[in-house]
Amino acid sequence: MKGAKAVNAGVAPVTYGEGTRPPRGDYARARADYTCEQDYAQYTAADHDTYRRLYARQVQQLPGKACDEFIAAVAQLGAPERIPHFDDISERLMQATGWQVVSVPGLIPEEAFFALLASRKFPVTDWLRRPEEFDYIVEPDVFHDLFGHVPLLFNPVFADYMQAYGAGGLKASRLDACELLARLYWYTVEFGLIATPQGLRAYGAGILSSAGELTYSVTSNEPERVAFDLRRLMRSKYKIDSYQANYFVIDSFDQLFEATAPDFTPIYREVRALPTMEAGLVLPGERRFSPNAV
Ligand code: HBI
Ligand code: FE
Repeated sequence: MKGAKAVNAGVAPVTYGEGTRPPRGDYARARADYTCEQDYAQYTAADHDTYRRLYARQVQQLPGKACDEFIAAVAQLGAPERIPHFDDISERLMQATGWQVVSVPGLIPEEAFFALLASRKFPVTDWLRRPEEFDYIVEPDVFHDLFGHVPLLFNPVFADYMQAYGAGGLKASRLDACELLARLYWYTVEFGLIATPQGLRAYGAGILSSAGELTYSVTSNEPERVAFDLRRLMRSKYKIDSYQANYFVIDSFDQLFEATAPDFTPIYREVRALPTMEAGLVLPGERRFSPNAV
């Protein structure tokens, strides 16, 4: 054991499975904007197989649970049996909405993240979870980032919303309002639901890349589901270690884009004057959305 520890110390590559890869969190290979080359040589046959199994499990669950815009675009990720080359996706994405996918070594600082979004670049973590993390991983990996986030970037309205979010984030950093703005990201980009004539559908990446939460979010009686309201949402804490206790439901991506277009400076002031709400609370008189029948 002592020997292994010494070998793995510092930033030396670690041996894993059939291949050798940089350890997670090797930010030394990143540029000043935190982007890096997609280290395609790191992926082993086992990684491609893990990706293929994650993709297959998730894609078969989409009908009736994911929004139509997501389902229509998921094929744009390319062949489902291998981890895609980010450059191939960028080519198609650039044509569709002017976005690009860029590689990052993992979570990056908020300001760098916002700056990339504001320039229509979506940061995708280049490493994949290990097989023992198949069902759940704490940090974003290549599967969450690509499968969860990238399909909706092919939708023009959602693509504009993401850029506006990034620009808003740069401003929020100056106003010390990142905590409030992060709640908007969480409850829309990661865990958003949309109401359609056919019922509730998921559009958030955290839901769409999760094996269990996709069904839970649209059919379970446990969580609360209330209409999207910017101030109400910004007051609401969220869960990071379990399925969400509440979801916010939009009517359309246009509604989302328009609701978040105004200058947030006075909104942050209003929200700070109101009490923060624990996850899962519903206020008297709030309309609740019923789950889809199963
Ligand atoms: N970095 N790679 C990566 N991916 C994210 O989703 C991410 C990040 N850094 C910051 C960040 N998200 C958050 O601050 C957002 O909640 C706003
Ligand atoms: Fe995410």
